[in-house]
Amino acid sequence: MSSTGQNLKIALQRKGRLADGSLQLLRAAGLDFDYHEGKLFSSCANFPLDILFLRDDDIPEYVQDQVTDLGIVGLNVTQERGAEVAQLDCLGFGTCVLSIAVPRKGTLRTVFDLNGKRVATSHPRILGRFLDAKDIKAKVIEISGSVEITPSLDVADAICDLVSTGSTLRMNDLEPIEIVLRSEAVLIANPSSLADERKRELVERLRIRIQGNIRARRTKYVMMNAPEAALEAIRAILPGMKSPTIVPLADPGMIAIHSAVPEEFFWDVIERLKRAGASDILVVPVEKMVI
Ligand code: PRT
Ligand code: ZN
Repeated sequence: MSSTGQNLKIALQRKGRLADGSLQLLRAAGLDFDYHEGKLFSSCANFPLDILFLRDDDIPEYVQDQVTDLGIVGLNVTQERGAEVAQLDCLGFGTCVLSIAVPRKGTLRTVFDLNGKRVATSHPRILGRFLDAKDIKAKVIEISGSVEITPSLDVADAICDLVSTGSTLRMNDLEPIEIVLRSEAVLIANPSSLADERKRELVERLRIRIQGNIRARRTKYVMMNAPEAALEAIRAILPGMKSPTIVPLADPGMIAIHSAVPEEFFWDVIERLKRAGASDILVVPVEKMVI
């Protein structure tokens, strides 16, 4: 399928922290397209979708201006740019927090100590809103990169920056004192594209595939053996799941129970299952999950 004006268009980050995750997500959704580093444009062979590879900061505006119908970008970027776009799905990668951090050996301890102080950030809009909401009068200094070195250069007293592992803060003798925003990659859309019946239908087809993968990634399929008498206790431990599959075993009084378990509760559930009498617990990844 080659590109036509009829194709849906999506913008992905060309190079950077979201690039691999975005490509993997589209591939896992079954989309077949050519890609090599530095490529600016690609058309899917098996879905009416064109892909544009851009700088992440430009993606919200491109989606707002309907240069593309969809985009994958950090929540922090879309909120900072303030573009008029619809936010459709959280995609479960590119997770980080936008945090306020202060010198470890200084006197600043809470955000309220920032009154009259200078805070350096590459997210002035989000930070400004946060400080206004708490009525904190601090001077916001906009910096485009290497925000973490500004306190040691005496350019700022504190910073507001993205943190994932926290090692950049530690290396610069800074410690986080407040989370301003929890961020991850999100799927955004142009509102007029969603109002167009044909495009909306394509977007929904794409979202079903994407959500099927996100759900699968967050789920494990668990199989275990147990005495029949333990069934009720085991069912009570498998929360929020639809009815588990129960298979009688050759051993009288023994059954096998199969169920999907959300990853976030996984270890807790496994430990409780063992205590309730489950044994031979097998865990397998889920490839796709459409409900
Ligand atoms: O070239 P382009 O403009 O497209 O890319 P970019 O350089 O602006 O962005 P990029 O690729 O660095 O980040 C893209 C998006 O990834 C961000 O907008 C966030 O949504 C997300 N993300 C997730 C992060 C981080 N984790 C992250 N740790 N973006 C940046 N960082 C930086 C942070 O600014 C700090 O310098 O990593 C450092 C901290 O990391 P830790 O692990 O030491 O805490
Ligand atoms: Zn950028």
